[in-house]
Amino acid sequence: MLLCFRSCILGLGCLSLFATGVMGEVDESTLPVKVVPAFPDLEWPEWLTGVDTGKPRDPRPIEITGAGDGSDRLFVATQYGTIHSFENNPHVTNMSLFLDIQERVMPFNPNTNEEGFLGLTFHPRFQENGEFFVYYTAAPTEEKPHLSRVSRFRTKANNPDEGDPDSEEVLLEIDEPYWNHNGGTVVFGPDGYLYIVVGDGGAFNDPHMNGQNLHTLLGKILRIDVDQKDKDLSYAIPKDNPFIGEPKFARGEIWAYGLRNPWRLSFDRETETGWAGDVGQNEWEEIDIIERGGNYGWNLREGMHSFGPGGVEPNENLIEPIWEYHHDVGKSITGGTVYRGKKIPALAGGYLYADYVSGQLWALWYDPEKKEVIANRSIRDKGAPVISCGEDDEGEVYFTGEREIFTFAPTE
Ligand SMILES: [Ca+2]
Ligand SMILES: [Ca+2]
Repeated sequence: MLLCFRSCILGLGCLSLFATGVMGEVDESTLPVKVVPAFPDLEWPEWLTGVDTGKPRDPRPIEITGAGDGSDRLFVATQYGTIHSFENNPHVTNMSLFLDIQERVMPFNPNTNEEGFLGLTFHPRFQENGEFFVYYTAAPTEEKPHLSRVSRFRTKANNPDEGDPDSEEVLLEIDEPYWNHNGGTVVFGPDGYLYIVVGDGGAFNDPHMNGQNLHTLLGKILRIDVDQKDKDLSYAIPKDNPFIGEPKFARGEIWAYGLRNPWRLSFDRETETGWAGDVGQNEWEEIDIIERGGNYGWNLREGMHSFGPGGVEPNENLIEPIWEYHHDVGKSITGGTVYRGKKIPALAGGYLYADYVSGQLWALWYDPEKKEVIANRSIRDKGAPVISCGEDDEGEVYFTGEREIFTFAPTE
């Protein structure tokens, strides 16, 4: 979500290039699909939006997801640190408060807009165990001005429709050197393990080289087992993680590295492939297929290009993105998910993604055998900022703006 206007203001890299595919013909025609409000009558509580104080603020819905519990509810989390649930019905009007941990979360600051509550996911057996997992940057202390935290919560024993704020169990805390690049996705993979996306720490250029340093969790995708505990840990490290048993040079939690600030990781519910949108710095936004132990190049490469004084050409140790687009097109990728819903056949199998700054939305089709992008088709060429993307239990896809939740409909 880092906004990268500065490089363009400085004239460092605004070439007249368009998104480039790897090879072959790429269909870039516009899709017969439009963006529509998903729940036009749904109201945010006034205590959250501040209407009652006369100073309206956007709720910044940072995550939307089903719980996989058969209840057909949607859960929406705000960057302020609240989670709300509502009936998955286009005519729904009210949401219920599920959890409020605002006092534990870094207060939202529009000038440093990457901190706060950033991620929510439900345990694959949520219906039985009531467990859900969150990622937030913590309210500052003198000792820890910037801290990322991943925690487990449970629903209340006497009310499974409400999360219990007193149930927090901290799984992982990561010291953050700077306010930006905090990652924030928590998502269960098809293997039942929790994947955690951690940004490179922040500032510019990855000044501490965290992306390439396997001693730190910064600039990584982690994979942990939340159902077991290793000695001295609140979780277990799966035995088939790529760097387990190599404590001298790597943290066992690491699944993939060389990442800058992936803003959203998701797993295709059909093929089980992991997809990430990694936010670029000066010129290039990228889409990555995440593989076990993969090095995604940052800060040696940005997109499909050498980066900085230590930059390198493509080589067998680095995994290139499957797609990139230039900052003439957009400035901060919002990675989405592969569409496996039923309502919009035109989107079937396409990876839906957006740009936070330009508001453009696309669906991209990739041939994993040929390792080629086949199509990158636009749904909307500009609009309001797109913050996040999520699926309901049926695989229908929603995106969030700073206030609204939207979905898709055929144009004819
Ligand atoms: Ca940071
Ligand atoms: Ca990369």
